[in-house]
Amino acid sequence: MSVQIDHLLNESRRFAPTPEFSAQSAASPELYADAQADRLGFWSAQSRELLHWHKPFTKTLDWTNPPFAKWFEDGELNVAYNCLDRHVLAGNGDRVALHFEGEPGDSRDITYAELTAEVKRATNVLIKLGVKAGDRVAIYLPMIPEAVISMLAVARLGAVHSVIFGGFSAESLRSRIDDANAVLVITADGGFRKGRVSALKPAVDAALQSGDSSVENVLVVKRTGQDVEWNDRDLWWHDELASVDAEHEAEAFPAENPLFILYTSGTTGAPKGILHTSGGYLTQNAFTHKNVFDLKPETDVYWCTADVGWITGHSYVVYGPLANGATQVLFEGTPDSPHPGRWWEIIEKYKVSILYTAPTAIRTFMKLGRQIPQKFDLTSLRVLGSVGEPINPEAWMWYREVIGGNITPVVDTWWQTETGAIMVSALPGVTETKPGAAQVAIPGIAIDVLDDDGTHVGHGNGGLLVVTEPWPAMLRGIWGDPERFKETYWDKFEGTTGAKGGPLYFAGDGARLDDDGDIWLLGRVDDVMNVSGHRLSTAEIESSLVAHPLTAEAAVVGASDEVTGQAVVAFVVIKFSQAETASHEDINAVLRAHVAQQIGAIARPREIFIVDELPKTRSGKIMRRLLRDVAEGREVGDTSTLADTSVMQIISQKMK
Ligand code: 6R9
Repeated sequence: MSVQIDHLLNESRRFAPTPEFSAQSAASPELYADAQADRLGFWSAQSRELLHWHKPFTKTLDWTNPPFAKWFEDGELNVAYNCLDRHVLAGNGDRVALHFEGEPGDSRDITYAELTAEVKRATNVLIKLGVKAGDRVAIYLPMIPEAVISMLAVARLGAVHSVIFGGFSAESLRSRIDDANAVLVITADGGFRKGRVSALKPAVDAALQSGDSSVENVLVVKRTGQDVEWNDRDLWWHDELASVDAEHEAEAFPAENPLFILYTSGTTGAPKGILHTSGGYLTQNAFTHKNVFDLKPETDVYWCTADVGWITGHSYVVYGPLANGATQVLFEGTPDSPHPGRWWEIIEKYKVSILYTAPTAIRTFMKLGRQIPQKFDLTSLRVLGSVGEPINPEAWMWYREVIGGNITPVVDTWWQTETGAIMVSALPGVTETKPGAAQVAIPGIAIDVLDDDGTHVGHGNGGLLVVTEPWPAMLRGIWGDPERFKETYWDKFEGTTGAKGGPLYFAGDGARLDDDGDIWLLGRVDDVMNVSGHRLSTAEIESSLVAHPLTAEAAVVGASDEVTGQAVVAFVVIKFSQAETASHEDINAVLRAHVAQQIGAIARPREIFIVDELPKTRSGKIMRRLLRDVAEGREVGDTSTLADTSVMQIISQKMK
């Protein structure tokens, strides 16, 4: 970390917005002034302007029972209506909502009128299957239009979706279905990945195998046409959609009606079901999508490369862009298949003007070389966004120069599953940008950097990032666990309060304020890793390793990795009874496969080191800091608090 901080301290490059860009930008300095003058008035005005309220709200925020916030509480709206019908009614039904680009090269344009029609039918299918407002529906699909349609159909009905990333295993799927008591699973026969067909339905079958789950039906989209096993509870998506009425009138639901649960890794235990609700979530998403990306819905072609299985896909593939009536690309594939220029080819084909992606992708492209993007016409691009992890200044510069033709603004956007929408970012046309910094809280958002005691660190210093006032898209809780919600996010700075006396939200990220007061993110301060922009918990992978009969003990660390940001590195102690019988290579392969099968391929350790003992403090806490030193090839740090100081010597010698 210290190397990175030193590097960032020396970063002095600055990029002022061009007068031409500022003259046309959606955002203006007045947004900050308005929010400063009256924060709640600002959000209520934005909400009224950006959304359609079936019943207008009269109250903006209820923060009388912190940390449980209510936004726009007495208003009523329908989230799907806001993303669909109202655009059609406004005469924009012929506008393309999705340019779908499939992995095998198939493509399909879907207009707002068509998307609305599909969602209405899908909603009627849900009703036919007995799904009601408030019920949970699990969605386990590839990046195909049906993923978006499913989410919106669930939202239209006032039900709650729980999207589970297609790369997760049957076991992860099962635990998420159980935690939320989902009544329906929407999946596909399979998906395409890197030129091959990969199955999805067998994972659902395995998850539901024991027969004691809350799931009543499984709706199956035919994507690949591969053979699938069939159970009594299974129904084909296309048959069901054809069998129902085409009309569905959207009903209004209260602003605080739950919209979705999305599971994310925490420091301990099982993944947390982060709960988001409707009115505040959609307000902040529509606002940030418009102003952070300078969206002109009539002319822009927007592309966010995130999968809908992650929060970025929820907020900036589905809800933000569709609420704003944007035209966007939806891509099923990976950046390098069938050739390493696939992304740039798509940008050229659809004349993409706004690109939103992750530093890990940018670093991969940097490694491949600029000659690949340079073969394509990327001049349509006019705004570039980054999300998911800190972007190092060199990657930021490369993004701007090579992809952005040395002219496009680059916005580095900091936020989390929990925050629901962008919290810290430059605004194009307004902010003078700095490579590597997320920079400023967006208008109406209150951010601070504090030391461990809750004291503001002051310019030039580092500390912990906090949100000091409630915000519209904030999580409303952890599904079924209010205590964990309080403990995880709100108890850290007990005794220190925000301007209105409420508790402070602890984000779990380290940050530094530069001499101008701009924010530089420094990565997680807890045991959460960030691999290719995906959050993984050390505890979750450790418990998976320990669940294997070979393993006695395991410690997992995130080691810095040039391409993926961090990589999973595991240290395992093999059970004495097993140690003699298998070779290290075999054990390695078995355990790596085991983690991939239990959690998903993204959690598969890059390396597994077999050790005799783990470094622990006297109270038995594994000292991951020391293991990280080893994993990153550094001199091992201070070992004085170890119960047995010789253990690190043995481990580091073994690694050499
Ligand atoms: C949106 C998303 C959240 C964690 C967050 C932080 C890291 C996200 C970042 C960033 C530095 C950025 N993170 N954006 N760090 N600069 N622009 O990624 O949500 O998957 O919940 O991850 O990702 O560490 O705490 P999520």
